[in-house]
Amino acid sequence: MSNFLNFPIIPVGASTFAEKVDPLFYLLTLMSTVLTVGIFMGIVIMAAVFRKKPGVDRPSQALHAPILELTWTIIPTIVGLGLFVWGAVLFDDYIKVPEGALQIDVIAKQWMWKVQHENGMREVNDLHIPVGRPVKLTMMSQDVLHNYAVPAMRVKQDVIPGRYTSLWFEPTKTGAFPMFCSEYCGTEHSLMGGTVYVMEPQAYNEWLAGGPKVSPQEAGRFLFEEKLGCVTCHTGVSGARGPDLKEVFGHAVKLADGSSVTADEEYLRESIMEPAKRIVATFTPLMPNFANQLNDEDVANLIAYIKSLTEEEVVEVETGAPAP
Ligand code: HEC
Ligand SMILES: [Cu+2]
Repeated sequence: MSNFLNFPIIPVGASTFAEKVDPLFYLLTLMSTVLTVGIFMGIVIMAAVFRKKPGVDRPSQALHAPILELTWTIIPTIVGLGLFVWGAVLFDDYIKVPEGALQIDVIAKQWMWKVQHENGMREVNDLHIPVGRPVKLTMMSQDVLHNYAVPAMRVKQDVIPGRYTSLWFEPTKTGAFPMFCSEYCGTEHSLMGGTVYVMEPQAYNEWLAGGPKVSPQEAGRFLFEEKLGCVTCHTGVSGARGPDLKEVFGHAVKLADGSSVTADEEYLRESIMEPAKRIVATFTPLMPNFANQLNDEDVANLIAYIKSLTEEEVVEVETGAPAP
């Protein structure tokens, strides 16, 4: 039996859903098989037994058989409604997220899954989660329809551009389980998958604390381009309201008072926290003071980002490798 269940088209069951959904699924499969085989065998046997042959006495046919008709109406009705109620109860369970679920954000795009954990830890395609605790994925697509499907967990859910959808499950087994995009989404759709790693809670916490987090450059880029809008003045185009920051770090900067300074970390920090103190030559001092909007970590991240602009090669910071 267990050999049969290991047959690849039947994935292992690794969530609380598997225990509940599988019996219904197997019952439906069994019923469909029995009915299909029974009906076809009946057709073949009756066609042979009651074929037209000479000398057979055929009495006039009975037109009504109330008992038989009631039987074949009432029993399937009860069976059908029973299956409906069973399925509805399971579905109710499937859409109601239990309290205390671990919250994880998932962004889908052609053709990868970007995952972000509550503490900022990010990964691509893979998903690390602890065993024995409900997990809720809140998902959105950046482009087209995708679908997050984990057969071992018996869950799948469409991921839609411009709308959040969610999915929850509670893993019951540790191990590595494949996940797939199961909505055709373009050329590399078939490669848009990854692995769900279910870990012991202790191992999960270590993973969460120790693995790659958002790099300082990436955090700085977010502040610069999205949160604080530095990019509206520092567009990098000549004639912009603020200087191009690409060639600043490590270079000499000419100041309005005629002196010149080499831009090091300290200079960058001062330019952000007290922009009026030293003004860059040819620029109007209209940069706002950001001192009370930024903590030390933000400033460090912004500096890391500005430094990265100067480096020959800007390293693309993506944690985790896409699945082969
Ligand atoms: C309203 C436009 C504006 C915004 C928004 C702005 N800046 Fe500036 N920034 C300037 C101008 C103008 C200068 C040059 C004059 C000066 O030195 O104050 C400057 C200078 C600088 C310099 C020194 C550049 C050099 O060549 O020496 C740094 C570094 C800098 N800004 C970083 C930032 C960061 C980081 C942010 C976002 C937190 C930001 N700026 C937001 C206008 C802006
Ligand atoms: Cu997809």
